[in-house]
Amino acid sequence: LSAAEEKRLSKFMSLVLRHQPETIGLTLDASGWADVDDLIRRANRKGVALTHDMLRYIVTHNDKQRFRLDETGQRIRASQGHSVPVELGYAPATPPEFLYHGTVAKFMNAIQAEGLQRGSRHHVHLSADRTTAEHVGARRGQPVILTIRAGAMAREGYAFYRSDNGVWLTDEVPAAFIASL
Ligand code: HQG
Repeated sequence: LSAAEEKRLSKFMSLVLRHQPETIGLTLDASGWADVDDLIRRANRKGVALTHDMLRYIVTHNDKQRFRLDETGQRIRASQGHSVPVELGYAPATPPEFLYHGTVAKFMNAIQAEGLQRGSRHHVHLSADRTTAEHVGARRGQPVILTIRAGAMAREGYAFYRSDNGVWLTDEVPAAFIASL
C-alpha cells in the first residue's frame, strides 16, 4: 500500500467510522463497532477498493493508531474523534499534571472567553506531549500550543478519559485551567 493510498483509505475509514456511516449504509453499534465484512462489502459497492489485507495493514500501520479491531477481528471501530453518538466506554483516568492542545490564533478570542469547547466531536482532544499538539494545530495553520492544567482540573472533579490510541478526552476546559492564556 503506498503512503498516498494508505492516507486516502484511512480518511475514508475515519469518515464512515466516526462521522457518516450512512454514506455507505453502514451501521455502528452503540459502542461504535462496525462489522468488518460489512464495511468492506459496502465500501467496494461504492467503488472504494478495500480488502481485508488492506484494512488490517491500516489498523496496524496507521500513524495515530486511529482504528482498532476487537478480539475476534470481526469488528472495527475508531478509537476517538467521533461526531456520531457512540459510547466508547473508556473508564475515567487520572491525567498527567499538564496536557497540551494545539489550535490557531483565530480561535484564541473565543477560547479566552469560553475555554475549550468540543465543537462537533464528543470531547475536547488533548495530547500528552507538545509535539503531538503542534501537529494537531498545524492542520489549521501556524499552531498555537495551549498548556492545560489537567491535574488541577481532575482535582476539581472534571473527568478525563484516555482513548485506546493515547488521546486524552474531556468534556470542556474552562479558561481558568488554560495555563498559557
Ligand atoms: C477549536 C485529529 C473556538 C479547537 C487531531 C480546534 C486531534 C475552539 C477546533 C483530533 C473553542 C475543533 C481533534 C472555542 C476549541 N471557540 N474554537 N471555545 N474551543 N476550539 O478537529 O482538537 O487526525 O474538533 O482548538 O489530530 O483540532 O482526526 O478538534 O482547533 O487528535 O485522528 O476548535 O482530531 O485527529 O477542531 O482535533 P476539532 P482538534 P484525527
